[in-house]
Parts: sequence; structure tokens; C-alpha cells
Amino acid sequence: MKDFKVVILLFALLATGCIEKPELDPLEEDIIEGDLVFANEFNFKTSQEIQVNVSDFGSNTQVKYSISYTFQNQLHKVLSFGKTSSEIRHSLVVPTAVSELSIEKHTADGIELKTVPVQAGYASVQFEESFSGRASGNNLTSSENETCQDRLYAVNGQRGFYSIDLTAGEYTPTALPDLEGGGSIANALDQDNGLVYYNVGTNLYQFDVYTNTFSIAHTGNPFNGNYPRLTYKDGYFWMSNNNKLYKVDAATNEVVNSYTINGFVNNSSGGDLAFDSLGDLYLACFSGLYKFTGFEESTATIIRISAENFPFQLTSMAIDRQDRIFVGTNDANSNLIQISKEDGSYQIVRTYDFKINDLTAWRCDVADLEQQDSDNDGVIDELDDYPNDADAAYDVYTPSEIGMGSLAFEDLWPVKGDYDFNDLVIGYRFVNVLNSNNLAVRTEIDLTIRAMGAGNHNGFGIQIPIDESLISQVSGYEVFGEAVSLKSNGLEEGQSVPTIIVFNDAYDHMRPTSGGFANTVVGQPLVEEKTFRIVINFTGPTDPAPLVNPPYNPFIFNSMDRGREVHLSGHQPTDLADTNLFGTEDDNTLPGLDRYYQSVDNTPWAINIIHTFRYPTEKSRIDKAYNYFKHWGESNGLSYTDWYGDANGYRNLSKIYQGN
Ligand SMILES: [Ca+2]
Ligand SMILES: [Ca+2]
Ligand SMILES: [Ca+2]
Ligand SMILES: [Ca+2]
Repeated sequence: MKDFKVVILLFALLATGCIEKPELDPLEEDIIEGDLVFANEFNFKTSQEIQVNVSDFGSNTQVKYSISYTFQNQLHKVLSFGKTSSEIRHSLVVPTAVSELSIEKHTADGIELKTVPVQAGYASVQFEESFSGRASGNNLTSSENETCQDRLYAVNGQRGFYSIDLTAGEYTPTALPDLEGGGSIANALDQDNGLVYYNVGTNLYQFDVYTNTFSIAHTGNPFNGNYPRLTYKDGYFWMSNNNKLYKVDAATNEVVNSYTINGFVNNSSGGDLAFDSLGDLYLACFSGLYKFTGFEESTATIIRISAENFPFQLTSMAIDRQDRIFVGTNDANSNLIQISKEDGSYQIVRTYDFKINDLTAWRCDVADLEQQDSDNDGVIDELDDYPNDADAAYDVYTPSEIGMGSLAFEDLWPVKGDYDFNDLVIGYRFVNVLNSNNLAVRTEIDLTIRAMGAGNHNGFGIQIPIDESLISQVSGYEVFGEAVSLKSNGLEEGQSVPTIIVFNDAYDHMRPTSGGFANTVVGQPLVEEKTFRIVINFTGPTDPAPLVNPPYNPFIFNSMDRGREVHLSGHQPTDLADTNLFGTEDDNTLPGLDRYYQSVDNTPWAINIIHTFRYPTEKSRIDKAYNYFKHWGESNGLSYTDWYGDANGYRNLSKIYQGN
């Protein structure tokens, strides 16, 4: 209510101080009854739970399925799980706006991808026995080592030379000897002979991966200038720069054919070439990902696969044994990015502390991989997300491997407040780790305090919807003072539902440098975000079904008054909440009707967005910052399901905090 007076005062100042009406809107007023009215049954959910049914009557049991969705032009990987029977059900949570899933069947032979529609909370997919993995005709030889590791070779203009492990999902680099002769922006691999080629000026060098020795393969560049794009296949180098492509005999270094490339959408600079397992040639450059569709006498035609230019400059590309496309970016600290061959959607999988100017992929022989199970948990290394941990095999992410969800709170409950939904903003990613039997062994929760746009001191907790006897230990919380009491297992005392208090005062972790707010007022210095990793260890492998719908029951509470809790609309208070506050001020909680933390107008005090949320600036109402929030709510969530996205006309940028 204090804020309201400030608003009136400012408004009066603006009105008297300006002759004309100001261009910018004045600060919003608090919402009052009747401002925003939503139907009682509307729950403000931005996500949906989907049950996926996988049928696979093939005889191969070394199978991993993984499920992804594409949203806002980004590929989001959600989960993977093993083939424990011919028909498997697994549930996951995705944005309401998502209407199809990509389901991949991974075997040692490769990946089969199917895209299936989501209908009424279900998605079904059937895999046929006939799939035989990667196309034949690839002359892959096994390495001389017994255990082969799929890897990328990276080079840069500073003579850096690296091998990047593709097997464990960590993309760990190993430094190799500095490039002899100088730095290079182009490399290629002749795997049959174990030779990594790279170009320095007019010389083409080779590195023998078995003897770790360098030598010069050819001394005369067959055409003038550098060739930033280089790849090798079946005795030929393919070299390219801008709209020129050359096929060069690797033995004689003579140009066999040259082509003019037609089909660049705009920029044709930078980039790289790579063949996939089917023999199709791809080209990455500053204007996106392309595929060659035809070769004539002296011209080659490409079509762009990515929907648009990427927000980074691609300088390197490699396609691995599983036909995954990896690219590196033109930065001092290059990003390694995986790009979908289907639609160009992408995810950053690793950022290095070195530059990558070119990449090429070493593709192991399938026969070398099929038997390796380093931790003996029954899942071969190739398919094991944790190849050296027998208790863990797969990950289930919410919202996704790369995505962060958002919880945004109003903290004046039971008073409605100013509705800027930034009084506390928490980013989250939940990871349920499964073992080889698809049972949960632990839950890891990455949390970030992104903003604290409030004078109140607030704590944050989460109730976990399983029996406490299944939890052995919780770690990662940072609770100071005596406002809350915790048991030795890390859970809060006096709760019938396991309750984790992550922190009991956001001010302990995120101190505003000026004013009372952190990261909500434009022009004030950014306050570093505080991150937590909560780990919930289970007493033994447990059914993951109750855990499929994070963030479960998150809430804030007043640091000085533990009983004053604020939960998501329709979510129950904990045992420590002060129920005397229900029904006071603007609150219309009616426990008998299972109605909690809703006003008479059914406005909530907290929202969960299964995506990064660009929250409103201080005292800007959410319905003024997001032009379709109201339409979404009034349609009971049927229209503008992606109201929080950045589609044209969705956002009123002057009212949205963009500093972090
Ligand atoms: Ca294993
Ligand atoms: Ca394992
Ligand atoms: Ca507020
Ligand atoms: Ca605020």
C-alpha cells in the first residue's frame, strides 16, 4: 500500500511538472479488485504433463530413447531412458505451446528419429525392428587402440590443437601438441590412414594420430588464397571459400573439379563443410546451416536448413558417427553447438576457454563400441549418460538440458500488491537421475536468485511430493540464523511433506548495491545472481512417477514471520503456514474447496513459467509488460499459450527488465 502513495505522488509530479502528457506511461498502480478477472478454475499453468508410450518389439535391448521438443527456435532435450521392456511409458513436462515431440532411438549403430504429435496429454511412438542404424558404405576403420572414443579434432589460428570427447556428454577437451608450422583455420580427417590434415598458408600439414608426428603433405595450395572450409572423403579434399567449392585429389593435390555455389541466403562468409553418413554434404557459414542438393558441371546448389541466421558466427562444423552436427563459433571462448539436421534448431553444449577455428570428427567403428560397459550397470558406455557410475544411467530434465524455468512471486500476500512479479524471481532446472532400470536415484535442482524487487525479506522453499522415508539426505541449501529449524537429513522440522528450505533470506545472498532492489530497476548496477545446487539423495532406487512434474510445490515465506507463505495458485500451504491469514485482505483461499492463494478475481501471487522469464521492471504490472498475459488468462490458457515469449508484439520492452 505504501507503493501506491509513491505512485500517486510521482503521478502528481509528472502532471504538474510537464505541460504536455509524458511520452512514457507513468508507473503502474497496484492492481485492485476488478482490474484483472479470471475464471476460478484457471490454474495459470504454462506447462503440460505428457505421457509418452514407446512400443519397440525389436530384439536389441541396448537401446536408449531420448525426447526433445523445439520451442522458440531452440531444441530442448528433456529426458532419456533405457529399454526395460517392449512397451515403456514415461511422463515429462513441456510448455503448453508444444504440440509435437522428437523421440530418438539410440543404439550403438546410430539414431532413429521420429516426430510425433501431442494429443490430450499423450504421445505415442512405435519403432520398427527393421532399423539398422547408420547407412552402410562408410569405410570406417577401428583405431589401433582397443577402446575407441568418438571425438572431434579442433584447431585454431593460435596453433591450438585439441581432441574433444563426444562419448560422455561433457565434451571434455584434451590438448594435443601445438600445430607444427603455424596456426590453422581449416582441418580435415582421413580416418582410414589416421591423418588429421590442416592448412597453413599454402602448405597442407598432416598429423599422424597413431605416431603423434607432424609432416607436410603438400606444399602448393592448388588455388590462390586460404580455404576456410575443408573436409575429406574417399580420397578427395573438398575445399571452399565464399561461393566457390573445389574437389581436390588428395594424392596429387590437383583440382579435379570446381563449382560456383548457388543458394546462399545472404552472407556466404566463414564456415565449414562436412559429410553425413548418407554421403550428403553440409555447409555451415555465417548465414546458417545449408545442405547441398545438387551438383552440375560447374555449379552446386544449396538450400538453407536453419530458419534464419544464427545469433553467432559459425566457423567450423563436424558430423559425428551418430550424424549429430556440431559447430564451433567464432569467439575467443568458442561455443560448441549441436544443431538439428532436421530444422536447424540448436543448443550450446559447451563453452571452451580457447578458440575453435575448425572441427572434424573421428567416428569409431560400431564393433568397437558394442561391448563396452565400463561401470557394468548393463548400459553400454555409448548409451550411458554416466558411463563410470553404476548407480546412474539417464537424466530427466525440467524444463530441459539447456533451459531454465522461472518462478516469479508477489510478496505482499494477502494484499495483491503492484503485480510486477519480480519481488523474488527464481530460475530453476530439475534433473532426476535414473539408474539402468529407469528408477530415480537422486534429484539435482539448480536454482538461481535472479531478482529481488522487494523491500521485504523473503525465504524460499520447495515441498517434494514423495514420502520422507525415501529421502536419505538433502544438501546444497544455505540457511542462516534461527528463523527455520532443520533436521539432520536437511529437511525442515515439523512438516508432514518433505520440505527443503533453500534459503531463509534472499538478502543473505544477493545484496543490492543501491536502493532496496536487486536487478529490477533499470540503470542500477547489476547484482550478481546467486546459484544453488540442491541434491536430494534417495535411500534406494525409487519410482520416478511422483517426481515427473517439477517444480512441485515451491513457495516463499517472510524471513521474519515463517508462517507467512506464498505458493502457486491452487497449491497447498505447508504445515507451518499461518492459516489465520487465509481469507484476509485480498486473499480468497477456501481450503474446503481446495482453493489456495487465489484472490476473489482468481489472480495468483506466484507464477511458474517453464522457460526463462524476462520479468517486468520494478512496479510495472505484468499485464502491461506482456501484452497478451490478460488474453491468455481470460481464455483459460487456451490462447497465447506462449504469451511470455518474444513473438512480434508480445512484449512491451520498456516495462521488461533486460539487464540479466
Ligand atoms: Ca554403463
Ligand atoms: Ca552408468
Ligand atoms: Ca511486487
Ligand atoms: Ca517489485
